[in-house]
Amino acid sequence: MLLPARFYVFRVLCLFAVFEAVCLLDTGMLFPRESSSREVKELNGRWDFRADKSPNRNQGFEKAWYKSPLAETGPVIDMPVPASYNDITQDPTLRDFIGWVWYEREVVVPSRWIADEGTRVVLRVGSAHYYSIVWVNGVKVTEHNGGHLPFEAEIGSLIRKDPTQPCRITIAVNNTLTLDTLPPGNIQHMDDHTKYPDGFFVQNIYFDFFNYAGIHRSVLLYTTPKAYVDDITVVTDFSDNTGLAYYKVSVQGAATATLSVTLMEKNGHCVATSSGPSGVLKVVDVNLWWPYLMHENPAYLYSMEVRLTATDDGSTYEDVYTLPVGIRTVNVTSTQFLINNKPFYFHGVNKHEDSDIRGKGFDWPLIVKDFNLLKWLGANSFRTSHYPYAEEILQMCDRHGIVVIDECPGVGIKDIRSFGNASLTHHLAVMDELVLRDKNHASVVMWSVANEPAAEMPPADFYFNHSLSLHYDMWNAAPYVDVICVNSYFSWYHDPGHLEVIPIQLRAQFENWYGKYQKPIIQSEYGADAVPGLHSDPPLMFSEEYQKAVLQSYHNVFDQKRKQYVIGELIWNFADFMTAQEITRVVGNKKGIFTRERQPKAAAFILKERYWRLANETGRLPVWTKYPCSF
Ligand code: GCB
Repeated sequence: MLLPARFYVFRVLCLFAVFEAVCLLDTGMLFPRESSSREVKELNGRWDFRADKSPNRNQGFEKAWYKSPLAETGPVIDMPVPASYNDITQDPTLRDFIGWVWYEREVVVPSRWIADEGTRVVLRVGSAHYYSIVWVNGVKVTEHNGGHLPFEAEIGSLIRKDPTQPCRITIAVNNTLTLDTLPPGNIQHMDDHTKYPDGFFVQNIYFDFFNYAGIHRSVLLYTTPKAYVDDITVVTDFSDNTGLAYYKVSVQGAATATLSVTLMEKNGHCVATSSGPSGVLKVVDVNLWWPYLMHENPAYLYSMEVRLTATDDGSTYEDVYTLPVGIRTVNVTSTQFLINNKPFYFHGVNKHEDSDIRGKGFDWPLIVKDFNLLKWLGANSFRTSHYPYAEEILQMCDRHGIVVIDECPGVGIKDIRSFGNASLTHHLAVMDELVLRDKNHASVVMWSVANEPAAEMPPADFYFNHSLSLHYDMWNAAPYVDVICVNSYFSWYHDPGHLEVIPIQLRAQFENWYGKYQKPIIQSEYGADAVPGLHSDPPLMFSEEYQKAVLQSYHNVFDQKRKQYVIGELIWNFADFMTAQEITRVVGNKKGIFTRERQPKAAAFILKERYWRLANETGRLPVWTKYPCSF
């Protein structure tokens, strides 16, 4: 495949990582989309559920709960999918449960899927936290290690064995974190019977969000023909007015296949065609993909239709997969972040997948509300702190021009025992899965490998190979990344209550980092807790006024440094979110500028005023966004 010269000197490791991921993982992970050759059946809704509360949490395996309907091996309760199970019932032991939980439901599989041997039937779980094992009709079909990424199993041959049987899907999920999981954790047993009841144990974690668990994203069945498009990789560029989409398609299920590739603009007109497993699509008078508030026509997406025809054993198969493609470039200099060769300033937020009742469960109303709030705020970007978010969220970012720093779940890596080979291998595997899943999103401009790992540890190899941005005092890793992301909480965790330290300490922070590494810097976290409705003048900690004052003080310094090498500011956090119960947390972390119910605190208005001002200064606003109050 012909690649442009700049491809080889790209400092943004996302592209580098793309091709590595394709080599390491032997199958693709394309988002399931309907087409003339593919059908999708969602299995969301009510599932049967039981937590294995036996002392060793192993009864489900000892009694082989997967072999017969779950309701026949003991009591079951209703559990919605997708959702975390923790906040669904009134049972405190389920809220804080650690160990295996069991989900089950029966599915009616369309008879034509079963009758047609040329149809692959794939079971896909969008994500389940943390370790999952899946059975179909009592037969194990797959297992997956990791809480935030999808996994699949082909189940066609299994459901064809006895077409009269209903298809019973059992998924066991375990939320136990170990020193080698991402994020890590460990179980501590308390054996002192003068203080603790029999069998008492806790799960220690070193990250600041509740370890919600369960099946968090959609469970689906989808079909493809026996010969099918397995993966697509697109890397884009442009020269003058011509857009370039370099593509690579991998095929499974046939030794040879004919491929035709068509790029269509929004109105469906074809703008470029190609054939073969790799090539380049050239688009004359290209509409580039621009971030929200940077251009009057942001987030332009083409549709790339890949059409496969293959003959195998005398049968002919046709498969069609359509991928949205945004044509844009990303480059980093020592002082700037460039999108389409124009300086881009990140004015955005850090988020969490978090809401009441659902926990980390996927929820369309919440997602659409959050995008409306982002646009109201004038935010042009967010970081997927501290794990990969649902693919549908990234699709929304592509559609709306919200730029993404895509973070892996490497958060809370604090224990020296988490710096061994087992952790490294898992971290690399998670990065590969992440890049494989998200490589084609125009909105994803950066990979974040870890958040605040223990700074005093010697650097491990994975920083060298995969990192693009790291957070906090990572002096050791900074030489190997393209952008330095710094989290700091002056006047909160340091010198609490002393707003007057912010200008001096923040200026020193930037000058030290830039002085040492000459790399662009993003303030990737800053903020203060504010209990909504708590007021105080003069501003005292935890009041809405104090949160506002912290922000304003940071902003003054950003305004000086953004003229030099500071390329962005991401508030911590978009909304209040649940954490473990701790003496420093009042039913969760309150650093949101919105409450957990998505109502604005006073700080949201400060930020809104600022972000729209920044957008007016640095971007070219579409006419309909000139009046932000119309949202
Ligand atoms: C941080 C962490 C984030 C916490 C935040 C806080 O540095 O990256 O996960 O929630 O501070 O509020 O303490």
